[in-house]
Parts: sequence; C-alpha cells; structure tokens
Amino acid sequence: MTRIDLLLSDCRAATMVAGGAPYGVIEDAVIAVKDGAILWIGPASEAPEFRPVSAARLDGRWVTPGLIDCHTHLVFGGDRTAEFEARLGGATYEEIALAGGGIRSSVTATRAASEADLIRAARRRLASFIAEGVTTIEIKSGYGLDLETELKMLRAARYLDGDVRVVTSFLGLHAVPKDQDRDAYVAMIIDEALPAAHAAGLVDIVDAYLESIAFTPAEVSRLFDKARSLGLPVRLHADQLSDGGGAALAASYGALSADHLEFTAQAGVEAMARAGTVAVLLPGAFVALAETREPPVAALRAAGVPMAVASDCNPGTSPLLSLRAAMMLACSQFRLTPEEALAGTTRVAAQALGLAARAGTLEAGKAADLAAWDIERPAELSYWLGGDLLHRSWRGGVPVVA
Ligand code: DI6
Ligand code: FE
Repeated sequence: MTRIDLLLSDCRAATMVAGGAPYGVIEDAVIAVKDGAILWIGPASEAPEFRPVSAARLDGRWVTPGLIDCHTHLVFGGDRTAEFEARLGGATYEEIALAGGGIRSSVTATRAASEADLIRAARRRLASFIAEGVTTIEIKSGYGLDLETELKMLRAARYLDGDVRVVTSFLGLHAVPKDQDRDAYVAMIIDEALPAAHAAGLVDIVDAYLESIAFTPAEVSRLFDKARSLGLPVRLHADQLSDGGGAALAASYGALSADHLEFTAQAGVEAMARAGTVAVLLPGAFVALAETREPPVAALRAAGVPMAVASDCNPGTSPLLSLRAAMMLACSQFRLTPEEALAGTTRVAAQALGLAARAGTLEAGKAADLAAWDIERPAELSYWLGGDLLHRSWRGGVPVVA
C-alpha cells in the first residue's frame, strides 16, 4: 500500500485538463497527495489502495485547481478614492494622469510607506483572495519608480509568499516619475534597477505599460532586450486605452502574456496566436473605468489564443478584491463561457505565469494546490457575483482554508 500525505475522496473533480470532457470532469474522484504534489487522481473505481496520513471525505463537493490570479498590483501605499470621485464628477483617467495624479499619486504614498506598512496593507487585501480559493497570485512593482522603492515593493511581494505562491513582475516602466527626465529614467530602469532587482532574486517576469500616456514601443523594446539578456520572461500591459501595437510587440518577444487588449487589432491577435502568447482579460478595469471598447474575444477565440482572467487589483483602475468577481465580469461583459473563465483562472493563468508544468490543472505530478467548493456545478464559480463559496483549500497539500 502506498503511503501518502493526504487523500481526498467522495468528490467531483473539475481537473481543467484540456481536450476531454467539459471542465475535465472526473465524477466520484480520488486525489492522492504526496510531498506537496498530486501523486494520483482518477475515478474511485480505479484507485489503488493508499495509506494516508490524513484524509478528507468531501461529501460530493467539487474540487478544482486552486485559483490563480495572474495580474495584480496588490502592493501599494495609500488609496485613490479622491480620483474615483473626480472621475465620477466627469474627469477622465487620462486627464488625471496627465495632470500628475493617477499612478504618480500612488508612487508618492508607496515611497512614504515602510516595507512593513506595505506588507500589512497587502496582506489584508490578500486575505480576500485566499478566502475565495486563490493559491497563486502574481504581484507587480511599479509604484516605486526609483531603485529603492521598486526593491521594497518586490521584497514585500516575496514576503507574502506563504499561504499562496507569489510570482513577481518588475514593472519599472509604469510611469515617468514627476520632475524626472524621461530618457534618464528609462535608462535607470533598464541599466540599473532591473539588473539590481534580478540580482537580488526578486524578479520572475518583466512587465511594462505600453500606452500613449505611458511608454513607447521603442522604450519597451529596449527593456525587453535587457530582460532577454538576463534570461527573464516578459509580459506587457497592451492596447488598453489605445491601439499602440502592444499585442504584436509582446508577441514578437515571445511574451508569456499581453494584458488588457481592448484596442488590439486583428494583426495583433494573429501575432499572439503564432507566438503562443496568452491574452489576459481584465474586466475589473473595464468596469471601473466604465469603458465601452471590449477586447476582441471572438477573434482571440477563433485564432486559438488562450485567454486568462485576472483581477488587475490596483488602486487606480481596478480596485477589485475578488478573482471570482473578475470571472463573473469576464462572462457578463466579455461573453466568456463559465468554463473559459475557470480555465482563465487555472490552466491558462498558470501558462501566463510560466507555471504550466507545475500548476493550473489537477494532474499527477502537479502541485497539490486545490480548492473544494460548496457548489452544485462548476459554472457557479463564474455565476455568483461575490459570496463565500469556498469549503476548503490547500497549497501543496497543506491546508490553507480549513
Ligand atoms: N494596470 C496598470 O498598470 C495601469 N492600468 C492597469 O490596468 C495603471 C494602474 C494605476 O492607475 O495605478
Ligand atoms: Fe495592471
């Protein structure tokens, strides 16, 4: 009899393995966990005998891969409620940014915060995601915009790794800081800040904000050349407020993902398909900014571009503390199917973070990041806006929500 650490039984598994039954369903499943990974998963009728250290019967509940939020700005100082009120009064996001508010106001607050302050505030926000079954979260820098504060943000993000797996993205090219020469700033980020953050082991992915109010294709290309020379994968905030050719640029670097994509044209979609770049859809920003231009979901689907869904949790454009809410909004606003939305926060989200071999589906050999739910069918995860549906969760087979 095989000795294992954890045995889950009497459950229905939405494995999210592609290509088979919807949701990759296994009815009456057994999941055996050893050394943090799934050792065996399959129908109870075919299960070998296991000798588990601990076991849980789940009374027919659904089990999915732990949810993965592949795009957040969870670490920041302060808040932007005044800007929210100004927008409700008629100001646009671009006007506020060009007047020196927006990202720059979060930069002021983030520089003023201690590392402990940043951790405390981010941990409070993270609790909302953990409570809804998130077991992996990506967190970006980009509200420091100087070497010291970018490193402080990334250390805070790394510190939060524990109940959840944290993946970091270096977002030095997020905005040009106030009163600073643009070219000197870009050079500092590329030649100094990125190499230093990488040397400190703080960078998993390199991100940038390509936008008319942010950085140009030429500037982003220089950053991505540097990332390539350091052996780091890239991703990009692309075509959110205007078509800057961001999707095609990201694809030309073999980016893990291009994110937002509201204004992406057909050529960008096709370039992403060829490059295997994931489209990360961020309906929280779409709703919070009351945007009307939708990302080209039908074209992405037709071209076979995998679609992820993320919260984009940030103080400016997406004050969204729920990945499940993002799933619901992706269905209601962008017409994803509930199955696509769940794939977008499991299998495809893992791909967007370069974690496809380790997470995102329930398969032997993958991490035992699991969520068990009080639902009757998997579509409910994208159907309810809010609500506490989680029964239990595990990271690497260790209970998180018990
Ligand atoms: N992600 C970003 O980085 C920008 N928009 C988005 O969706 C700006 C975020 C901010 O205003 O703080
Ligand atoms: Fe973002």
